[in-house]
Amino acid sequence: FLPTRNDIGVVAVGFSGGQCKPGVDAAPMALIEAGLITQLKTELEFNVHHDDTVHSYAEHIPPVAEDPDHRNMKRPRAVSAVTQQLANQVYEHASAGRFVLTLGGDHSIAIGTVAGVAKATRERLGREIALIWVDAHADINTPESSDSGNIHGMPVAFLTGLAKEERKDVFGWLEKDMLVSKSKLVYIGLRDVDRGEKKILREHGIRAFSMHDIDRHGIGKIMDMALGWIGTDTPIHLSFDVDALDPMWAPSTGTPVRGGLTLREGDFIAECVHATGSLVALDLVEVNPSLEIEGASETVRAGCSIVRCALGDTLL
Ligand code: 5AB
Ligand code: MN
Ligand code: MN
Ligand code: MN
Repeated sequence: FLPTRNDIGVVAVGFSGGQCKPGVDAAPMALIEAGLITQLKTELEFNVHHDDTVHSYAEHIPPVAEDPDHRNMKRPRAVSAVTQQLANQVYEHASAGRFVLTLGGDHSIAIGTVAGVAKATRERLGREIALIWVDAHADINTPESSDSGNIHGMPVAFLTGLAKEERKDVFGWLEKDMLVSKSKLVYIGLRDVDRGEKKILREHGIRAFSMHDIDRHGIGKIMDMALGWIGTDTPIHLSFDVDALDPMWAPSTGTPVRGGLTLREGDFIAECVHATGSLVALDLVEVNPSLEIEGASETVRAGCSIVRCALGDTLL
């Protein structure tokens, strides 16, 4: 159902408003300066569509004074406006039949990327997408279950319809055809899940492979199970939070958690998803070059590697 994909749309999003630490907005430029887009063109021979812009969507962001907390969410209007713009941009690429690569930015931006891809894929292929969320965290807090109020911990709740908001300027723009079924969501790498999130995962029977599961079965078996759950012939959106990797490999990120994936396990996940032939979009998020700066270039390199693997760079 998918044509051979030589065309790839790249969207660079310098946004940090879904959490409180500055610096994650500099990640797209750091990834690009490390040669990521050049490698896609020369080594992987992709036809890259990129506007050579790191988008901050600043003109759409209301001043802080006009963006008070709402239902415990911090900067709700800013995150809503940015993700809405992003959803449109991603939708355009996906509708044109391009693979969509989004470089974040904090993980709140996935509200926009998944919404855009889900809508375009429904229209273009008549199919629902599956969502593979590789992360130390589940990011499925509702505004009410979140302790932090940071929206980068909530994107999956909005994308699955578990969290809803009427206000158009606070995610009320999310339409039904932009959402993902809870049964088509799979987590890999979890190890820091809030109490309220655990309850949500349990109550909705959401498929999740934790670090414990990876220790027990090995990453090979876990990928067989994760992809088996999704089934063949389903378009896949892969949302990769760099904090899924152990801080040994990716220290420069806002919410590092020890006991994570090795660099090779991260690459292996990306390679296995590529091998399905069904990957339609990839997000790489939460690289923050201004944290643990001695490790920033390593973190950036790890991010570049994940992207190349997901796009079919082979070892031999
Ligand atoms: B990330 C936490 N669950 O809701 C919360 O980095 C952390 O996109 C969220 O995975 C981490 O604030 C968000 C404690
Ligand atoms: Mn995370
Ligand atoms: Mn995340
Ligand atoms: Mn994080």
